[in-house]
Amino acid sequence: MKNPIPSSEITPEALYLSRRRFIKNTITLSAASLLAGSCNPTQKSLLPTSTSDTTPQTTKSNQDELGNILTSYEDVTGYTNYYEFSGDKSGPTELAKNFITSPWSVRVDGYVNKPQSFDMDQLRSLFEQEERIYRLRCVEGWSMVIPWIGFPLSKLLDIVEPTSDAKYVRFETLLDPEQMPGQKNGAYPWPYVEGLRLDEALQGLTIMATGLYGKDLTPQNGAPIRLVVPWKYGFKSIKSIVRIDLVSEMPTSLWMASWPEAYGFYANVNPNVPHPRWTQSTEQRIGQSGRIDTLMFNGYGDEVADMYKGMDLSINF
Ligand SMILES: Nc1nc2c(c(=O)[nH]1)N[C@H]1C(S)=C(S)[C@@H](COP(=O)(O)O)O[C@H]1N2
Ligand SMILES: [Mo]
Repeated sequence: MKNPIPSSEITPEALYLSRRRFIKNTITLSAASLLAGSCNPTQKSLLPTSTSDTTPQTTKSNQDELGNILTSYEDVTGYTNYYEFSGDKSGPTELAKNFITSPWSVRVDGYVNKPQSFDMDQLRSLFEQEERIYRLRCVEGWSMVIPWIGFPLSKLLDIVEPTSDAKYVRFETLLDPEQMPGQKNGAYPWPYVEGLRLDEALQGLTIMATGLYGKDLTPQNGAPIRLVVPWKYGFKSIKSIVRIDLVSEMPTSLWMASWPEAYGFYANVNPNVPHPRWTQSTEQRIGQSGRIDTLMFNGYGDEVADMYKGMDLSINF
């Protein structure tokens, strides 16, 4: 694939762990800028006509609801962040090639009335697989537009029936250092963990993705099943999930544990709050030249801003 950004401009999240620096932020957000994002996400229902073709199925549209053209399949699958396999963008493609994704099951447990395990066949047949075209904004300053296939996380949570003690959802990636060489790197508290507040998890935009471009997920994109939370920085969208726990306390993510000054729990895309390493006001859309403005909540403010009313978004990294 073409290298869309000179590597000198992209510093992987990993390299900055040793250079912790806290930059105090005093920016406050006006109500107007909070509500600036406007959109009406395309949520078309579609079943891939085939998952075995080598050419990706064309999706219902070649653009998102704001008119952003889809990132090519080549770029979406060739330029990935998956630290369990590699710290560079093309590494996971080769290193995850033989990753075993079948059989696979996801345990849903914790504060629920009906804890249970689901295998991939169940997850694919219990829930209609829909296409969702979402922007993905990485905190490193690049972004893509990706046609995911998946289902709302809320449908899965409905089945297990969260109890009144459930306040947060904690997600965990497979722990298997034999298959995932990056997990032998002791710099991180493996396995990869992420979390959402329960209302965020139940928000209609939050999906469990099983595919993209009408095909099953590639290993490097998080096969066989991952989270996608489009209004948050990409690192929240945890890959290759084996456990989902409903918990009462805010989970500590891998990134929060590694570099707490730089990685908060919420991590809502916010052009006004720079990360200690990267400005967040603009982004490089992979496959395009130049930089474009980053939108508050990645352009999904109409749907999600209400959830953060009363919260100080200037410290909400
Ligand atoms: N388990 C796991 N999930 C992960 C990551 C990772 O390294 N391990 N990287 C995150 C980051 S930093 C981003 S930007 C997105 C990238 O998704 P993509 O590679 O499919 O574009 O996945 C996220 N999910
Ligand atoms: Mo990222």
